[in-house]
Amino acid sequence: MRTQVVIIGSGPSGLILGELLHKAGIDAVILDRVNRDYILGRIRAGVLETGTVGLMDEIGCGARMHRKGLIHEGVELSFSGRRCRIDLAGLTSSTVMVYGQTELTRDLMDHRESHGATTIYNAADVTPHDFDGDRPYVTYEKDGTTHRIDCDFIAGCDGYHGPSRAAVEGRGLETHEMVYPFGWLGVLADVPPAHEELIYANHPRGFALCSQRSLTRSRYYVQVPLDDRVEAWSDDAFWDELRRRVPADIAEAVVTGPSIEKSIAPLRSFVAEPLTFGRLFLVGDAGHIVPPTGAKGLNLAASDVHYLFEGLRDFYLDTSRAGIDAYSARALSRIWKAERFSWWMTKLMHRFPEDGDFGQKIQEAELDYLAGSIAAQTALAENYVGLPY
Ligand code: RFL
Ligand code: PHB
Repeated sequence: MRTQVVIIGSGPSGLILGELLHKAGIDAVILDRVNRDYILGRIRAGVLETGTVGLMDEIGCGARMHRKGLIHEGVELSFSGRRCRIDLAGLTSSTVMVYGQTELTRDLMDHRESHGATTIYNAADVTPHDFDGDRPYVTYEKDGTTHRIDCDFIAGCDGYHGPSRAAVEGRGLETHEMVYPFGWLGVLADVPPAHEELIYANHPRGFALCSQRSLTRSRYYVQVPLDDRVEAWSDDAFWDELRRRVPADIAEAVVTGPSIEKSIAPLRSFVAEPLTFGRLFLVGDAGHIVPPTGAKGLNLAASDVHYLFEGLRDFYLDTSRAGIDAYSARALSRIWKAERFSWWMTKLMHRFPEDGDFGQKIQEAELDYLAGSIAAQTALAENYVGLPY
């Protein structure tokens, strides 16, 4: 088989790239290790920046998102028995949209299927080859046979554990990493949210987050030690712990119910540099990870795709390599700013056992400053709604 671009990974980055290329008349095949239902069963992001919403509109895939998504004009921080609302709309003239990654992925998959583009699910042992030269190709196993797809470019949209970054190790790849000493225990439940906006809570017992997917589905998180096992957390224990960490009126408003998903995610900051290796590009989580505080992961994947798409479009339409050559530097410049913001917000809102009493006092001082300074709130708001592409 031959195509112009092989996209490894059918997560948000691979799917958005596939749709942008299709719209520009550029042929792409998507390969994924698992199937559609497995991908749609992963509960992940919930907050979209305006830029991500704009990309969904650009590819003609935004109708259901605009019908079902919730526009949020603000977000709250709680700490030391106080609350501080960050007026996103007032401070930045921009907003965020609450719309689950699962829904966004489903919309993209449906759109892709409607125009008959090729996605190969359950592809095992996907391997990129010869991307240093002009004739790269990708091999994979399916139904007991080895298949080969020849192409012009390979987009590595295959997440943190995928084969694309593994293929460039030892070829000048540098990695920068920080692992945090705790995880997030998350619960999804079909209960109305406790509050209309998201609440990020700094509490002596640890961080908590009140988020949502819709007016009838809530997503909550609490910080837990890394060695906690999810099986040890009953639903009741989770609800009790959540209510201890959020403001009293919010605790009272929390509606409990059976969890429909419960999992513990470790927190990590990670960046690979560069993102371009000949004709192979690392995109989204394949190239970088942020801790979820600040909701940047999916949105960064979207901005990477924007830059890569512009490069590929210019290559095919104007035979210019300039955009492709600039991809890594353009994407990394935005990635590092989102890494900084996610790291900062993680440091501000969580209990770090090794930082002790001093660390907690510094957090309280910074939160007090934030609550009294429009300049500090504006800096937070600008980053939260998403820096420009
Ligand atoms: P994905 O979504 O991981 O998709 C990668 C795809 O590649 C496939 N794959 C392979 N395919 C072929 N061969 C192989 N060997 C392969 N190995 C892997 C996988 O099956 C998969 O389909 O990466 P992508 O597209 O770059 O998208 C990134 C986002 O998924 C991620 O950044 C966000 O989910 C992060 N994130 C959040 N981001 C936000 O912007 N806002 C949020 O509110 C937010 N909350 C979160 C999050 C991530 C979380 N977890 C658990 C990771 C909350 C959580 C709990
Ligand atoms: C979520 O709803 O899953 C969510 C929202 C905001 C975050 C992280 C996760 O910062």
